Amino acid sequence: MAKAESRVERKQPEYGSDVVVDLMKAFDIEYAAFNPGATFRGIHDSIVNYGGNHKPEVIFCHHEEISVAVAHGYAKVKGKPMIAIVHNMVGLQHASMAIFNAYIDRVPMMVLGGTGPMNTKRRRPRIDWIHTALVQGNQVRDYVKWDDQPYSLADVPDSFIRGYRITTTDPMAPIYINYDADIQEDAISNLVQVPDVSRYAAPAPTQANPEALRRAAQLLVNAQSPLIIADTLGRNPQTVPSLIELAELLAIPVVDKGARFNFPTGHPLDATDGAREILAKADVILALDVADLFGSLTTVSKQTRNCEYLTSPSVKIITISMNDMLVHSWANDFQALQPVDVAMSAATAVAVPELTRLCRELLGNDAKRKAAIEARQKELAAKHQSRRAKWLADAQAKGSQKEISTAWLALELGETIKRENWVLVNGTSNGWARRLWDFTKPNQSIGASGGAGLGYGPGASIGAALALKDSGELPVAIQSDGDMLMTSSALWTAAKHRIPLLMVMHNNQSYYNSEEHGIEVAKFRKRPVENAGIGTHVDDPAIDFATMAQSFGVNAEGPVRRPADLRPALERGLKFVKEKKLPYLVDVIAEPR
Ligand SMILES: Cc1ncc(C[n+]2csc(CCOP(=O)(O)OP(=O)(O)O)c2C)c(N)n1
Ligand SMILES: [Mg+2]
Repeated sequence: MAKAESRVERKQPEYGSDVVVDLMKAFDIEYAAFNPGATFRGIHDSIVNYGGNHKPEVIFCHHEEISVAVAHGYAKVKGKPMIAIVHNMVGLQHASMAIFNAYIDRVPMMVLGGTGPMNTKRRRPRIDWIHTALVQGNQVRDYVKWDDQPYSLADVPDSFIRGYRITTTDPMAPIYINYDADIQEDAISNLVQVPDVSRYAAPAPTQANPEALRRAAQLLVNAQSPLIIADTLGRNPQTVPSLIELAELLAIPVVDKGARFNFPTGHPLDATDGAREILAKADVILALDVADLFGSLTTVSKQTRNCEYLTSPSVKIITISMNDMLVHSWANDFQALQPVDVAMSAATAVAVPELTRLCRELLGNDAKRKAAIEARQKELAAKHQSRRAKWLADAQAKGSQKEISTAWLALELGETIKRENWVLVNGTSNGWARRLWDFTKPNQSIGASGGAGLGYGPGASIGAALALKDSGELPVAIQSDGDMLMTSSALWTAAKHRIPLLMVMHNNQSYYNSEEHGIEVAKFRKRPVENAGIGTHVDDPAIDFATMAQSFGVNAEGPVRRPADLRPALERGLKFVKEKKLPYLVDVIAEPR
């Protein structure tokens, strides 16, 4: 916490690392998450003693994977980067999986580090040698958008400004800069100016090719059964109303793939979880910021990995995204190659409104078309309503069974928070949150890890909650047990920084995703499925997450096992978070899926 008495008047920078802090301030960076390390002791000192531990304020983490996950969650809520600082090679190695997650999830992030001294004559024996690399950035180069190691202090402003600009330019992804120990620690001999950074802003969003947009509009207006699939579109909050407008204009059902919040769950055109039938009859599909298009159109066998299209071979496909602008060769995150009829590289933030305008123009006053659109709207709305009514009834029925189901967990949590201004910062309770809750506004859910690297949840929830602090919004996380075990010390960070967060464990006492694979493999091979628990079940001894959280200074309760006990526990948690503005964990033992 920034304490007034610890603030110092800002003076002229005296050391190289003071200039780095000046740059952080110039970009209004709010937080720097880190675990300490001698390679960036200069920057550490400058943050607390030169910068006054304010913009940025230190967020103290016990693992670099957590520091980066905090920055990941923060970026998704705020839409702008914070800083994670990682100790030379070893900190960077710890951080690397989390950087990979952030890279796949296309979030802006400044990862900084220290190295060297590159000047061998100034190195301490042993440690400075084993912790210096040529070139340190190589370690993460395949999954950052850019990395740099400025040669001298004079290069530091340009490097930082370039890094900020690159990470905030669509497609956004983390950048990595590391600073030589000498550059950080040497006294400044020549004054280094930090320029007016407003003139280095990311370029204005890219508009789509006009001809391609027109072709897309024609296809959509003439379609009998159009469909929209959206994935990271909602990273720009203002694009969500544009998507709603387009969907409503032509009565197009929308499937929200959920990497960000894209479409309100209560909207009659929301077709998420009801897509199979719609995919099968779709004649035109508009994919907006969808990274894995092939995966969105197909179904895959859990046993054989065989994929089959759910769509008709004659379906026409339109894509708008910036995905083609960031393709590296190492990770195959470019996904399976998918034929497309109209492909556009553009920012959906500007392309969707323009596409809507063109569709409106083409539609004109065509009464026949308008009647068909109205009929489609009615049919989709009825189906949407009946799907949601069925989900609610299914979830309610789970209240009478012995164990807590994922549907019941989502139902009771949704009921507990429904009068709050909540944001779901992690987890889905096996998709039930979206089926049962009223997600109405952009950023009300922020999706998952991106790279599917476990250990994301605790740090990312904290980062998101940090971004929501003092906003009046209530961060709620549904946290799986295996993911928590990887980075559980993040709980201390939540307690230390007094971060309000309601964390509800979906504790299935298993790395169930892996157990499920074990079951499928055994079934396919006709071997005993009972053994799928070996190496996956987290029992004997079971982990007491409430006690664990308490040991880190987080108030907690549980394990809750019976459906009837769940709501009172959640209510207590909510009351605590609201009143004390602190984190609270409720450990819930629930069915695996
Ligand atoms: C770093 C890392 N290690 C291993 C895996 C493989 N893996 C994917 S899901 C999963 C199980 C996750 O367990 P949990 O978080 O409890 O969620 P559950 O599947 O039980 O709901 C594992 C081990 C991974 N994705 N990332
Ligand atoms: Mg689990």
